[in-house]
Amino acid sequence: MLDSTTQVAQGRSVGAGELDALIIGAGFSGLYQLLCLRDRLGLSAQVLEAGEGVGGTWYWNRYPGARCDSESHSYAYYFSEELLQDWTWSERYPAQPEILRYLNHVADRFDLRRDIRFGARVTAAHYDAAANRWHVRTESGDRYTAKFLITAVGCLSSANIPDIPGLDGFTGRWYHTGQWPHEGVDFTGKRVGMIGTGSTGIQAAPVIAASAAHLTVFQRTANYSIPARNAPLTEEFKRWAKENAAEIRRVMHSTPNGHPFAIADRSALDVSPEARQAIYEAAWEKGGLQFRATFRDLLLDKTANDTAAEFLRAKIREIVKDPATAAKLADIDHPFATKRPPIDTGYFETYNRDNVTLVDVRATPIECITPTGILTRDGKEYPLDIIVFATGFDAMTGPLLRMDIRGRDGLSLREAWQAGPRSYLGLQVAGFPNLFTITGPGSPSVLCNMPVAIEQHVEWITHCIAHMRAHGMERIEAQPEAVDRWVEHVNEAANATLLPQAKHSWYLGANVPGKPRVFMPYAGGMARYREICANVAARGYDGFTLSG
Ligand code: N01
Repeated sequence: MLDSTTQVAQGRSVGAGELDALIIGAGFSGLYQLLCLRDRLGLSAQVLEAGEGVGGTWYWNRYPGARCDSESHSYAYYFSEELLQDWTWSERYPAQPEILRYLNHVADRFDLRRDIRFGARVTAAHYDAAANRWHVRTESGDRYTAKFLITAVGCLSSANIPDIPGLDGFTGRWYHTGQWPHEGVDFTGKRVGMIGTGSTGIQAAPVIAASAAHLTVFQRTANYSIPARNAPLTEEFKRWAKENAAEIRRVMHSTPNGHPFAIADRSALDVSPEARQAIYEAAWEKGGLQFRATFRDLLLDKTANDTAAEFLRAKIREIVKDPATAAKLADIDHPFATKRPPIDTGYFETYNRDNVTLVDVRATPIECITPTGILTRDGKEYPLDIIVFATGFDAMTGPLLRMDIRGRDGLSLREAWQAGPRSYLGLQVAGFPNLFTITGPGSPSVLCNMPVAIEQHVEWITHCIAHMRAHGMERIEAQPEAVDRWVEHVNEAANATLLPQAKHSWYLGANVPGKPRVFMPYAGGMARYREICANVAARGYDGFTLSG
């Protein structure tokens, strides 16, 4: 953990030119990385950000109902005691506008904006081995040169818009939830079709249904969801969270998912069916991702998982009044939590509204988009004014591969990752010296409460660069054998869980046609990963080659 007393304004602000470090992205990761390199190490550092403001995910995802599924007191930076004390969250789960305000507050508080170039989408980054420099180009043609290149591009920032024939000819309006218009969308009196029932679709459906004339949800894979039970935070809780910040951080650092609650140390199969039911009922009433923490083996043992899955299916059948709709919603084909489990506010209840229809597009796939709606294979056309694509992202690798990144000898990242991402610790790729990938594939990232994963990566990278400077080292590169060993370990960690059983999960890249099926995040747990990274550093950056 770095010293939390940040000395603002000590670093150098520079324009385009040669930098010590260039950071791509001004979300949670990029902001903190800038602060660490500029103000703690005194480097010349700059952020290039495609958007016109800070926030990353929370800048782009402005869709109706957008809200975080980590509890607000844990969805925050913990590096600065002062920051923890001067920011107060208002709700149990923060909504997108509040998180965006928080990140703007951080940018202002630490005077970060002067070193961020907005509207600067990076298109290419090429490594020059002779000079040991990265040459970076933006869409508008600006060029930058830096010794270190750090991607802070997020895991879910490359929108997946399915290639459905006819979209070009659609005469209504269409939107992807991850590229939502800043001025919002007025659904009043409109016939809306929404494709996708992941975390996003599940959050958006109730809000859209409340104002649309009609909402038709096109579901390909039925999904579990647990009520968020969102509510304003009490004054007592707000005080408690501030007074107990150190303890909350300790718990977050000790759990596999970086959340501020521990996983119960009992098996779902070691309690009686009545006791199990009572535990699930209590967790359902409490709401949120803590449902997953009721038993230690829900993600390890299929029989244990079945007990949770059946409880949740029964809840769907209980809530949804029309039996045919309930059957489609409860026809879930994967174990609970093997796809990222959504939490919701009135999602299943939405199907009891007269103005909401569910279409099962696994039974009757979408044939095409017509000028006036969506046509399914059974010949039925759904007339629509607006189509909402809640179809997710080209996750984890997408944000990196859409840039032309080339390492030693012109090797492109796209070629290096042709058969799927290969990294050491999710932090570096062999053949790409001085390139660090914050929450890259092969790190816990999306399986963890993101700010916890981000702080660990940013601090590790900062320590690493500080170590290099202290020892007169100019270059660091992951060794191919270390990458091989790590990829093997990432696979073992995934295969020790039920996670790979959801064959259509974006964790596996399965949501994007043609993408290699590789389980991308590290499933061995954040606490264990933190220890592995610390040991690597303590052994003099074992598995990396450092040179002068
Ligand atoms: O995306 P998803 P998301 N035809 O990929 C369907 C985070 N997040 O934006 O499952 C028809 O999960 C697809 O169907 P299938 C969180 O990590 C967090 O919802 O591939 N359907 C699926 O139903 C989350 O996991 C929060 O068969 C198509 C849906 O679209 C991640 O972001 C909130 C289709 C996509 O679901 C991504 O969530 C929101 C097609 N051609 C997001 N293509 C919170 O913090 C795709 N689908 C609460």
